[in-house]
Amino acid sequence: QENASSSSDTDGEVVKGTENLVGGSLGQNCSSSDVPILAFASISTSDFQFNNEKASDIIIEKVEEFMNKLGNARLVLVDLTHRSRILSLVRAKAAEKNINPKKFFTFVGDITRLYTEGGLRCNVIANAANWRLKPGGGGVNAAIFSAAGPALEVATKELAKSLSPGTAVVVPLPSTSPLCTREGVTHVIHVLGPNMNPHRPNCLDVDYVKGCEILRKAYTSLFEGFLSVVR
Ligand code: AR6
Repeated sequence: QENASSSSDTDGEVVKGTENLVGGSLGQNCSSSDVPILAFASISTSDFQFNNEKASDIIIEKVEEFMNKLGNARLVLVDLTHRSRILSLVRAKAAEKNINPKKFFTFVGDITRLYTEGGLRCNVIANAANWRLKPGGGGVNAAIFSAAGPALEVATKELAKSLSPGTAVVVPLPSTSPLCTREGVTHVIHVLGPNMNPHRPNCLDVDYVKGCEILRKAYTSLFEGFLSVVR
């Protein structure tokens, strides 16, 4: 069992529960509902086996690109454990590039329990989806569909039947969903990243030229989707 406790890792300390937001480097109002926050897990780097070094470069590149369009909104890269390689890589590169840590930071916790376990209220969460937009399958997709209940599947189906790699769909979450009532999530953005896993559909093998292009498109679609909710 990995350490799945929710805590800020922006200051290098392991701090459990909601205290991590008090006087921490995240800023005072980061969990308040009037600050729009997109929480996203790293697209494609687990089940889809995308190279972590390359993915971290793309995350940083896309975050930098969207920084100036965010207004008071924030972006948070989430993973389940403090041992997350992608979080370490992204944190190091964000620091190198002097990316404003109030506008973009990393957070350790379950994306479906960020408020109740981590004290971080994110009104929008991203899902690393599969092309059929189906529940299950493991990873963050299974967690989000399970936590949101059937309302998410119904709302998703009304908007899209499938996704092609590099695209996203913004789904308003019905207010009856436990993810909304419990966590304050109003929208889920499904994103389909590039797949490098030969046991999954549309495998790119080792074609990282195409893979990187699709991952860039995926983050562009995700961040544009978030901006469309915020505006
Ligand atoms: N909270 C936060 N982060 C998580 C959680 C969670 N509950 N669960 C996983 N992660 P993955 P992919 C992190 O495999 O590589 C699914 O089966 C995880 O540690 O969910 O894009 C779909 O149906 C990693 O950093 O997504 C697709 O078929 C990141 O989320 C396929 O997997 C992405 O891991 C998509 O694969």
